[in-house]
Amino acid sequence: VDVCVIGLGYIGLPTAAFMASKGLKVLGVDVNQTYVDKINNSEVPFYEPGFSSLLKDVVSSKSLSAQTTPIEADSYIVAVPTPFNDDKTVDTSYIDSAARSLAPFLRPKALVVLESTAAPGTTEHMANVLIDERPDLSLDPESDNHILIAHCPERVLPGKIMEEMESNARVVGGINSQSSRAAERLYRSFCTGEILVSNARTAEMAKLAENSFRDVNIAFANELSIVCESLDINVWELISLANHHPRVNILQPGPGVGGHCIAVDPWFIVSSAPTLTPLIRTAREVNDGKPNKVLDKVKELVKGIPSPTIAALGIAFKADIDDLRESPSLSIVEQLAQSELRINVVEPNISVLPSSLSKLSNVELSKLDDAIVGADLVLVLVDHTPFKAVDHSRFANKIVVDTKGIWNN
Ligand code: SAJ
Repeated sequence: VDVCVIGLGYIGLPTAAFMASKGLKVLGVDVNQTYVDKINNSEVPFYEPGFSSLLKDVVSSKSLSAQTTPIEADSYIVAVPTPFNDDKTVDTSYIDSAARSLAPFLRPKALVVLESTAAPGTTEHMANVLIDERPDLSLDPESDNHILIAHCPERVLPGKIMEEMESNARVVGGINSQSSRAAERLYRSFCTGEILVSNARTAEMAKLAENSFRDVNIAFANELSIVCESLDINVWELISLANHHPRVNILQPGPGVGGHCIAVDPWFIVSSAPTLTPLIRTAREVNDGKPNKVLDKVKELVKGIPSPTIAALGIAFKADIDDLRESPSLSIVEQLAQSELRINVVEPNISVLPSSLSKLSNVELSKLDDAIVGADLVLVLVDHTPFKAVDHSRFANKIVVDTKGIWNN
């Protein structure tokens, strides 16, 4: 095959399918057999707009197939999870085992690209794992037996993966210039966006810097929302006014920052340079502290109401997706559910509640109208499109906590 993609999650699978749709012969590899079977049946394991038909096309044309073990390929893309350890350093165990699984199949001059987000130095670490497994190969580009290693961080936005996969600019950085050039050629063959060539460490740091930039800016918005609340100022109006300044663009506050990227990646910078990163660390702490502020407010507001019922609108980590990973909204609902409150959860993008909620007798998955009609307090946690369309003047008699400001304008 042309490319073997190791790890068929939220990034690896769309990348594999996308490359296959651009004429490359692709093998997807994942340790999870059930997942592999699903993919070979063209079943999309998660919701992403526009992805289902692309997967059907490339599986039926046999441009993409999946199995649990790698094979020989010109190029490999490693797109496995990089969670953090308890001390917030990057956990490379998935990268290490992906590298060990593909090492036996490596031919001289093969290219291995790490797409998983990782701390500076991780691509070099992966290269060393490969050479430990295959001492007959070399990282020296002058050797006949050399292999090529690069980092190319993924930058697609969940919810917009199909458009961004094709048109986003990509940063590629090799452990040497030959590796950079090989990676550049690969990505040029299926991306229409600019391919920006650097070295591995800079490419790693670029990705972390992008997500930290967003985290710091969301923290600024979240801190403003807390300040405004205490000063009785409408933060949404405030931000809209300030954003009329030609050089100001404040992001939107919310119930906290979720997902597996923005809430994680800044820690990789902090753990790489702990004494040099007070701003990045504080931004993380501000965003992680936001769910508690929402909880305190809701508990305060329902204090006098006997057996209160709450309509919780949204548990996904952001609008118009079904992804619950690191979701601040889910964690707020889980914590509220520990009290005597009745909670009707509305989440249009899922059909069953996660087990942390479904096992509780005071929590139910409801339809939007039913939940609102029966509620004492309406708690907006996600700005899903159907929520924005609700005529909220209908329930003027209810207490509303709108963490996303969807009914403000
Ligand atoms: N959020 C706010 N206020 C805002 C914007 C976002 O509270 O103004 C919250 C969201 O509700 C969500 C979290 O931040 O809980 C993250 O959402 P997001 O849409 O900012 O980002 P992700 O995590 O879906 O995707 C990010 C993107 N990175 C950047 O925009 C710099 C994406 O391009 C990356 O590929 C992705 O991380 C990744 O995989 O690293």
